[in-house]
Amino acid sequence: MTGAAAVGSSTASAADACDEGTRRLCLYENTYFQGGVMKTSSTSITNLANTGFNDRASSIRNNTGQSICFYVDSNYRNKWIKVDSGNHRLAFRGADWDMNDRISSFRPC
Ligand SMILES: [Ca+2]
Repeated sequence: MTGAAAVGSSTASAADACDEGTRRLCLYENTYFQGGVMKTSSTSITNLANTGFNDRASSIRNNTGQSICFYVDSNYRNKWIKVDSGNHRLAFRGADWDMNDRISSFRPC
């Protein structure tokens, strides 16, 4: 154990769990896989408001085996960003920064 401060109660273990062989999608509250996490085996969710993770994601790991598109509005509307499987997008920043804290739905694409 490093004793490093954790923002969320499940920060380190959650990130590790998302790296396991089981196909999963992990959305993190903060950049670089920090903070609170939402783990799911679902590849589509029409409205993240139902999960408590609406407009919160700042980084993503996609271990689902397929490309996933994330949308800024519910029901797959408005601007989207594609994250290929295995492409552990570090952070929404630079050109992607306007996606930060805005994702409200996702599905395979
Ligand atoms: Ca966030």
